[in-house]
Amino acid sequence: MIQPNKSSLALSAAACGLALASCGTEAPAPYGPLPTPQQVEWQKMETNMFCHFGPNTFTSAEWGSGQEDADIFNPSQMDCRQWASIAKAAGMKGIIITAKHHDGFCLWPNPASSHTVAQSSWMDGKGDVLKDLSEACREYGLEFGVYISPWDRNDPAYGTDEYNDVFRRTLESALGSYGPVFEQWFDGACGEGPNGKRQRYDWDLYHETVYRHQPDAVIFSDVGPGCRWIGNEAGYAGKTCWSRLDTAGFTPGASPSQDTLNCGNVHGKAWIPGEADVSIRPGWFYKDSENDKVKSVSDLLGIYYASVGRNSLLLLNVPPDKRGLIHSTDSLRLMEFRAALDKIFSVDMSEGASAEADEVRGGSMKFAASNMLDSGYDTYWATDDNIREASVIINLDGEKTFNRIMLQEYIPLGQRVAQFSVDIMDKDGDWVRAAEGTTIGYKRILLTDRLTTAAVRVNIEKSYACPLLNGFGLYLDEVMGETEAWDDADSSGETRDAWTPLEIDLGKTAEVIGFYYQPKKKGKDGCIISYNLEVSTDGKYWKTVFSDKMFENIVNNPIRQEVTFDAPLTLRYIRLLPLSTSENKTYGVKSFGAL
Ligand code: FUL
Repeated sequence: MIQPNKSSLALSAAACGLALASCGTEAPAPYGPLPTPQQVEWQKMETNMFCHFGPNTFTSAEWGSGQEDADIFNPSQMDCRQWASIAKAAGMKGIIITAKHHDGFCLWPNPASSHTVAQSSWMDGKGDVLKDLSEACREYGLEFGVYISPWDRNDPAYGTDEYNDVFRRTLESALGSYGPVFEQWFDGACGEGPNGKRQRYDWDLYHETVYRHQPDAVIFSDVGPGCRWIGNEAGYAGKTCWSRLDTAGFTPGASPSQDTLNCGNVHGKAWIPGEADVSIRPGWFYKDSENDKVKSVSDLLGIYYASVGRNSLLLLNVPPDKRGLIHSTDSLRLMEFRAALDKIFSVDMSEGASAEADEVRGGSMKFAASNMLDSGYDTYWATDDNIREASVIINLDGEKTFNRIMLQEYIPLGQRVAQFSVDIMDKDGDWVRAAEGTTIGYKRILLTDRLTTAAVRVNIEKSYACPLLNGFGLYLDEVMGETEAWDDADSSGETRDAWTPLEIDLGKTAEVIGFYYQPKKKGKDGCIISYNLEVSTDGKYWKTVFSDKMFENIVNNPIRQEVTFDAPLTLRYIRLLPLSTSENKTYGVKSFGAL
């Protein structure tokens, strides 16, 4: 694109006579790496539903071993239309299904595998979840996406070169048979297969295969290329969140630090926006025992602000149950969440306002600040190329009360703003600081105390190129309250030196069915990953119940893990001996006890 120079702009403005005459100026040049049109459309989806479903639904595991009998998968009232109708009513734009999780079981009759629905007795081996769900998505106007795990704890070829070809054929089968796929979700996990070997993933082959069948798909992984993991499984992006990332030297599973994923790289070379995945329940798969632990509306709103409100997509997991239906507690909660979002965002306190900027590109109406207030996505306020600091005053239609401030940058031309603030006018006509932020990106929602004012000023204080803002809104959230505490969640618990055992004395012998361990929710202490578990009745003679057992997915999702014994045991003491921890020197304990 040809960049107009300053003098030609001045000349053209002079030729027009009036500063706000309709003579246009050139659109600003793009800045930095840019999103593809598919990535822009993807970002506009804002919220999608994740469905973790498979053998784990029936065994209550988080990571199946791959040795489960295919017959275990037998939903009694399977109905993907129910999932789609709930996702639609909740305002989600698409559904991503775990077509194959780490246990290797395929929810469609994959000819490249012998561990699929076709080998199960569900519908006499004639069922196909991908077919049912893709059709249901089409019926309800939703996009359809697939999670296909390269880690496979069942396939005998896993750990050999041959497996890369098996996986290629798996991708071809899933991506070539069910219509358009908007997102391909690649988990970076690379554990051991059935023969104890790990696989060297051929990512180039996998990506090339995805694009051959689904050229418009956005590929998710720790490092993209389409979108990136946000660095936690709790659903929050960094308050600073760049859509740019440096990926040189990294691969999915061997990714930049979780902080980097959370915040992106300010001058990153690739456009790889964040996607925040989180489950509506503590675990990713359905468990009866978690029916009373479904997240509250306040939790979900906190997650929404910390994901969509911080330049990320929200991928909210709602796992279908053993019937093959979304449980009524979850669907009810989703409807309450939707109702809360509608209540908050259906009334924009900036409705009827006017906007005036101290800097407008070429003095042209085409780039006027009023573009921030209209509903058009592609119209935006812009300044001249050399202007990186500027303010917009928004005069409201009378005095208004709000506690959420929403801003949007026009990302098709890149992400630019690195620092901004918002002031409100007080009763004496003075500007008072109401909020500050760093990045804006596709969307930024700031949480403030309840503010009442007739005028708001947005100050762009640092921008890497002329700022381009296309959206603004003021809202009142009376559901969640005033805090922005979602990612500052609880870090309580104990820090212990790695390798020191955890022990409990019940005081007297009792019948125990298992134990639980929960690491600290936050903090740098890490957690126990694998362990031996011993029990005793007298504290002298110990019996080993588990040796070299692993807490599944505990690093990324540090929730309370309950482990049951094969049969109840009579005991007084339980000792957990860490074998490996996520940090070298310490591990955290929020709770440890008997079940
Ligand atoms: C993780 C997996 O290991 C979990 O089981 C879950 O699927 C989550 C969404 O991604 O990396």
